[in-house]
Amino acid sequence: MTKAWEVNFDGLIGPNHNYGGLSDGNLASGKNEGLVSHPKEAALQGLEKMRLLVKAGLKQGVLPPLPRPNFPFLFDAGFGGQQTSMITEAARIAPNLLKTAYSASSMWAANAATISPSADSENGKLQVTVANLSTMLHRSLEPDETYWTLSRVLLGQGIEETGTEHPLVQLRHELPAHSDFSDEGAANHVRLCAEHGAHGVELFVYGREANESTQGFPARQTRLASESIARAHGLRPERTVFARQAKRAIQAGAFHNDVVCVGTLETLFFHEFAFEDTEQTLADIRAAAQGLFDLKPVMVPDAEVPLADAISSYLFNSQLLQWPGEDRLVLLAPTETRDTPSTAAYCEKLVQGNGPIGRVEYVDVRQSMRNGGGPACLRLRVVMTEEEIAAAHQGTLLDDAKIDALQAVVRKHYRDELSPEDLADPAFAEECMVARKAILDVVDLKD
Ligand code: SUG
Repeated sequence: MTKAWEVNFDGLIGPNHNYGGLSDGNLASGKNEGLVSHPKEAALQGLEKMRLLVKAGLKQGVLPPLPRPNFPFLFDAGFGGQQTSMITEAARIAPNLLKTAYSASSMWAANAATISPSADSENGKLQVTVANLSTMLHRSLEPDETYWTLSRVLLGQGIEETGTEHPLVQLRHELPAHSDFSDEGAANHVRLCAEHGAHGVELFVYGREANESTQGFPARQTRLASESIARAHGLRPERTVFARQAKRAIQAGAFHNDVVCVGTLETLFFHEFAFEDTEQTLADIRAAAQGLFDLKPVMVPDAEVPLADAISSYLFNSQLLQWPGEDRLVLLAPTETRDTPSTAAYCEKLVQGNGPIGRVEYVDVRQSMRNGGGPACLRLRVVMTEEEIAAAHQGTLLDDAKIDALQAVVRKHYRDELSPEDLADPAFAEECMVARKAILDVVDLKD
């Protein structure tokens, strides 16, 4: 077995972070529409979360924000001419399209792609499929640019230009952007294993069948999308599980499975109402894990943490981490979990017990949380071998000094406050582009 590490790549929150109310079925996004946002505070919060992991000795990377406003999108929507007039015209005629063009949603890197480590894939390469994010208009604008980012970050610069197949990583474009193939990436995918470098079991959670029409809030992941990715990644069918997300969870506001479930190594931490058929899901995982590891399920009963509290606090949208020097796992939870009585009580009980989770650490990512993005949404987990890490772009791997440099850029270029009207000001677009360029300089990337 080749040793491997979990590398967390966090999406750096952009200067355009705003509350657009763009995500139907995401309760926080709807509730906070139109609020004044605090981009500087948001990005500093995200970077402090990254620093916490770096300080603990974990491997941490960063994905720069995508270029926004998205002028090609505004052009496609019929706004031509100079960039300045594209913005003023869109603000006048179609403010919703301008908000869409300005979304900072790439910060939620858990939706960037689905990742299968090389230990699980048939050809022994790290498998990466960019998510099409086809359900929400603003998110459907991410895949091309995400592909660009991931190609630079994971393949190292230059490999695309040479047209050579990468010896270690297989990066794929998104699935067809049709509702039959709706895919939201790693937010609906969990990998369980004995050790990161060992063969694992990959759990894909879908919300609907391809041709199924559902009522109410949208189910953003189809079984067809999940199956297609598993096939493309060359996963062993006997080590792969497909489970349906509970309809009631989606209708209660769990628009991704990672709002009600998180797992790592042998541990699966989930709400009683996360899956349509919990017993079957656990039986399938156990069967798939046969000979590899014993599953450690930690199911949170609704009687202790009602589903509504789980969703508003984002208890499960935590990072579950193997913390250097600690025997049991650490749950890196949003502060909202500490502020919600049922989840605070549950966490206290959890660590006093003798289960696999030994400590809960709270992080403040409130700015992102108000758009429905907790600690787990902000990171893309990539299990990588030493060789894969060495071949990746080193500029986006973080240490304390690089985090300081990114924070200096944020302090210099980001606004303290951003109100919906500010998006109509063409000068703000210029500010965003300057900030992004400064970020790319720190991480040694070029457009
Ligand atoms: O896709 N919010 C994101 C939150 C994504 C959370 N990711 C995971 N659960 N992994 C979404 O709904 C809100 C944008 C706005 O309304 O301005 C938004 O896109």
